[in-house]
Amino acid sequence: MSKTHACGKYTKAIHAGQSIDPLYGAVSVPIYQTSTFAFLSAEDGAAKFAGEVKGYKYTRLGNPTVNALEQCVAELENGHGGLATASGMAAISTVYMTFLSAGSHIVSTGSVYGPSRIVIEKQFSRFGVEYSYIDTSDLSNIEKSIKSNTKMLYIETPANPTLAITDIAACAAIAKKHGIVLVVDNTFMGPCFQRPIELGADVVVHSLTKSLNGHSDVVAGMIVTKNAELYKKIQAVHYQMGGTIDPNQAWLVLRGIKTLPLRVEKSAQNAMEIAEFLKSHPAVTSVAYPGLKSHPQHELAKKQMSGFGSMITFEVKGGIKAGKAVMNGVKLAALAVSLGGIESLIQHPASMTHAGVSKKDREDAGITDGLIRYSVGCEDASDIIADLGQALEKIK
Ligand code: LCS
Repeated sequence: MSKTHACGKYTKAIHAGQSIDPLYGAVSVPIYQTSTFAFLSAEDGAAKFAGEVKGYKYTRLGNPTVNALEQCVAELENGHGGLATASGMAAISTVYMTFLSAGSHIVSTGSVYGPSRIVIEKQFSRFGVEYSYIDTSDLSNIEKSIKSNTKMLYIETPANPTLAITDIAACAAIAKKHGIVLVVDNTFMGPCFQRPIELGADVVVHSLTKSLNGHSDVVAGMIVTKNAELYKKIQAVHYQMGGTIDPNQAWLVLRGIKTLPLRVEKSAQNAMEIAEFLKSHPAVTSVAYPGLKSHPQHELAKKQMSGFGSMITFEVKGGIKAGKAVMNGVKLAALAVSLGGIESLIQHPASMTHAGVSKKDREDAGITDGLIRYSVGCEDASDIIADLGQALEKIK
């Protein structure tokens, strides 16, 4: 058991998976920028490949810097182990590849990040995988969609971009009853505010590109499993498929995570203020933020999350035309996709992150053409509000 196993999130974010370098005493984890590792002898190499002796062989099959990151995120999630990947989509595709075969069926949140759905609809379907994209925030929809060939329940909560919330513990009970695996995309909340494995999930996936790295300068992903059996199963597929992260990128994410709890607390505090500002603004017709009492699943959010996150979606009077004027009008927030960075970002899901999902499927999933998504950063809330305020003035 690691020395930080029983520690709190601030300690884990700084120390989990990381120890003083035994060679030179470096306090920061060294970047082992190597593709391969020399063996002590032919026998040593053979023993390492046979699994008889522990040790690194080749970076696609494990690297000390990458392993430090994997342990850190696995501990933050209170899971068994982690597998770091080159992107969030590499993590998700690897998990799909592990559990889905020709003739299997997946039940998933309709309003997931576009490519998480598109890769099933366009690629996995070519190999005979069937799918049902539904509103998982209504549990009765899940029960109705599960079939004899269903192998996976995949949920994203809060969902991107609708911020609809799905009851993780209830999904775990349904998955257990049907003997299927429950996978939760925890990108929007991150482990400081939501730990799906503690609520019964089998596997957690992350786009580390977002709040965990937090500085909009790396693309990376992570898979965390609840036990050793699932870890081994996914690890084999991951090492064969090869969506491995580069050690240098892994180190950057590890550094970003050190301030994760501080950043997500500040951005969530900002987001609450901004959501309230938007709600009271005459040019805004609707605001979705899990921390608002008006959010349809506010009570569930309070139950399964310990914070409400940094993502807000809203619509303005005048639909998409006015929405575009707001996106073009903001000066502080960058008009860019991605989220969870230290800086605020604004974007339009229907024409950007979810453009690959058909208009009908978008509408069924609640992703209207007028929806604007705001990723709240760690700037002063008053500055963000002033910036949004001047942009909204233009459409009044
Ligand atoms: N899961 C969620 C919930 C995401 O939001 C994203 C990316 C991914 C997975 C995929 O991660 P990646 O491969 O990009 O590291 N979401 C994006 C978004 O909303 N805007 O740009 C990317």
